[in-house]
Amino acid sequence: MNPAEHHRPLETYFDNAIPTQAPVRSGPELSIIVPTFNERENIAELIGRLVVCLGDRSWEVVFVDDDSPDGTADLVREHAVADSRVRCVQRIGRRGLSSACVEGMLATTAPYLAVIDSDLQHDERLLPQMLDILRQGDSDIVVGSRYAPGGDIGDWDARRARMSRFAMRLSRVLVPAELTDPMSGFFMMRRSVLDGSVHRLSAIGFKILTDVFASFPQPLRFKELPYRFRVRRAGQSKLDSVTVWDYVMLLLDKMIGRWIPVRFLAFSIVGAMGVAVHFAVLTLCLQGLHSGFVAGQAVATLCAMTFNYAVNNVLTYRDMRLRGLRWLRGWASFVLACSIGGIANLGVASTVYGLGHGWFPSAFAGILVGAVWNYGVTMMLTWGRARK
Ligand SMILES: Nc1nc2c(ncn2[C@@H]2O[C@H](COP(=O)(O)OP(=O)(O)OP(=O)(O)O)[C@@H](O)[C@H]2O)c(=O)[nH]1
Ligand SMILES: [Mg+2]
Repeated sequence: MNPAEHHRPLETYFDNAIPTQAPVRSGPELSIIVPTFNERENIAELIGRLVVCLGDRSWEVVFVDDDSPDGTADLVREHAVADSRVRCVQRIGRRGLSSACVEGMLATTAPYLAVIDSDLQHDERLLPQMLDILRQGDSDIVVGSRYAPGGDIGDWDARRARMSRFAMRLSRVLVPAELTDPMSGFFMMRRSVLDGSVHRLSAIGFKILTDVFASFPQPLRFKELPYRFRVRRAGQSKLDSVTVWDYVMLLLDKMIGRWIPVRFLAFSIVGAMGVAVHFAVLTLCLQGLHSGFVAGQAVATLCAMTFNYAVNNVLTYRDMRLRGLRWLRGWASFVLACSIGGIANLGVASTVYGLGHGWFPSAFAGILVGAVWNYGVTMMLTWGRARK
C-alpha cells in the first residue's frame, strides 16, 4: 500500500464504495421458515409453489439447514443467487427441528413469521389466508390443523396415529384444550409472539408450536385452518420413536426446567437404567461365567458405562450426536470422566458415613455428587467438543 494511503480520510473510501443512488428495499412482510435436513429433492418444488401462491406479496423464505450431507444448503444458495427472496441459514454440528425454526426466525425482521415443512406435506395454499387473518389484528397465531373439522391426517398407519394421539393427550397439560392440533408444524404468527416467548423457549425436539404456546406469558389468541396432511413428496422421514421421548422432555422442561435442567433429568434416568445393566452383567459374570467378583465388577462397570454413553448419545444429546471416530473419542472421554466421578462418589459417601450418618443418606450423597460431576464433565468434555 502507498504510505500516503495511511493518512487518507476514512470517508473517502466510502465515497467510492457506495453508489449515490443505491436501491433501498424494505424488508419483507412475511418470512417463511423451512427447517431442512436432506431435502434436496424438495427445494425447487417448494420455492416454485411459494412463488405461485404468494404472488406479489412481500415475502421471503429462509431455509435452515443442519449441514445436510446431500448438499441441501448449496442448492438453496443456488436458488438464492437468482432470487433474493430465498435465503439460507446453515448450522454446523447441530440437529433439531425446533431450534432450527427459532434460529431461522431470529435471522429475519418480518412482522409475520410462518413455519412450514419442506416435504410439501403441509398445504402451502393456506399461507395467504393465514396472512390475511393476522393482518385483521384479532389473532396472534394461525395454525394449520389436521384435526379441526375438515382436516385430515392423510395416509398415516395405525402406529403413527396412535403415537400422535398419545402425544396430544400429554400436551393437554400445557396447551389450551380448544387447540385441536398442538403438534402442528405448520403455522403463522406475529413477530410479537416470538419476542414474548423466545427467552423461555425450550427448543427441544420437533414440536415448536407446543413450545410457543407454553412459553408465551399470556394465552395466545389463535385460529385454526383445516388442511389435509399430504404424503411426503420425496426424500426420507426424520421422524422416529425418539421423537416421542423428545416430546416428553419438552413437556418436562416446560413444567420443571426452571429448577432442574431437563438434560440432567434425562442423564439421571439413563444412569438409573445403567444400574440395571450393571447388575444384569454382574449376575451373568458371577453365576453364568463363574468369574471372580472383582473381574465381574470391572466388566459390569465398563458395560454399564458404555451403555450409558451410547444411550445418552442417542437420547440426551440427540442434537449433538457423535458418530464414527468421534463416537470412539467420546466413549473414551466418557469412561474417563465417569471413573473420576466414581471415585468422587466413593469419597463423599465414605466422608458422610464417617461423620456418623446412616448408610442410606451417605450413599445418596455420594450418588448425587457423582451424578452431578458425571453430567457436568461429560457435557463439556464428551458432547461440548462435538461442536468444534
Ligand atoms: N434443520 C433441521 N430440519 C429438520 C431436522 N429434522 C427434520 N427436519 C425437517 O423438518 C421437517 C419435518 O420433518 P419430517 O421428517 O418431514 O417429519 P414429519 O413430517 O413429522 O414426518 P413424515 O410424515 O414422515 O415426513 C422437514 O422439512 C425436515 O427436513 C433437523 O434435525 N434439523
Ligand atoms: Mg414430513
